[in-house]
Amino acid sequence: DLSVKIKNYKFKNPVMTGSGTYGYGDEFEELYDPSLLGAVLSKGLTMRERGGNPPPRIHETPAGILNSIGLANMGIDRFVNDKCFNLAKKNIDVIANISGKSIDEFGKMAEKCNKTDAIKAVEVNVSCPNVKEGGMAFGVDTENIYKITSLVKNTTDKPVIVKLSPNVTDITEMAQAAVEGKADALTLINTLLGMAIDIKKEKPVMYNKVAGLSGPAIKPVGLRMVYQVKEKFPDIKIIGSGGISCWQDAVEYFMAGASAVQIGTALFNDPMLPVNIIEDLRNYLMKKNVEKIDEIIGIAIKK
Ligand code: ORO
Repeated sequence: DLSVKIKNYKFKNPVMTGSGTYGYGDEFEELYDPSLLGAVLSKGLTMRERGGNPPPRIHETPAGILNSIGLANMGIDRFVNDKCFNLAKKNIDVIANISGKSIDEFGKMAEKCNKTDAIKAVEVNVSCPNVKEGGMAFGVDTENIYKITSLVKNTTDKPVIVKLSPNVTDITEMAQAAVEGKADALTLINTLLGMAIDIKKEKPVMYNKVAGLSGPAIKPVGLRMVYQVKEKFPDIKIIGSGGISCWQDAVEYFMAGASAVQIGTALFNDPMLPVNIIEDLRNYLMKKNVEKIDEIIGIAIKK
């Protein structure tokens, strides 16, 4: 059994696509049936439509991808009133990733998500590294994390997942603020701050200079943070994210304490990866004679 429960909602399986790496979920449907996925995360939604940052805003390095998209998205209204139904019709469980410019906006966006059953959960993005207002500034401040989490929790009955930033000294302090705000789950981690220099132009490659690093390079950081948070808060559900590119990576995250995983950057190389990982996980559990994935969650802690 691969199903995973977050608050009162049972997801089919623990393999999801990370926000911003899968469009709005319908771009890959020629390749496979997207309803096989545990859930699809929307691109980070804002109150109004956004064009995002000027280019260059994606840059590949040997260690992973730098992005400085700046929350380019269709705006929450279009998603809630229209786009999410296309996905729900295909039996895809949608999680809306919301990104407010102010604390208040998070509440307003959560309220909009309440308008439809097509959205199964809300992922609160307090960790976008590429915007001037809000974004990661919220996610490095315990008081803001607490206020935003409580506000969203008081606004919706849907499961509330808080996506945290790795760009902090002690991730467990940030996690504690979300736990105290009554978050139902945490996503760990968003991208790690990085940079690339163009040596011919003698300046940073990205328009924004600093950008978010994703891919295999950040997997050890993600694992470490999942482990630290699960060790300190055994009852909180964690969705592991960061550098997963094969089923073994996913198993590492489960053993560190994650109950589900999100695949992001690796999708660009292999759009089939999430469905293959689901199959591989089934085989792995069968071979180990493990009936429920729950049995391996966090087993690496205190061994
Ligand atoms: N980029 C990230 O790496 N994380 C986010 O949450 C958002 C963005 C972006 O839109 O730039």
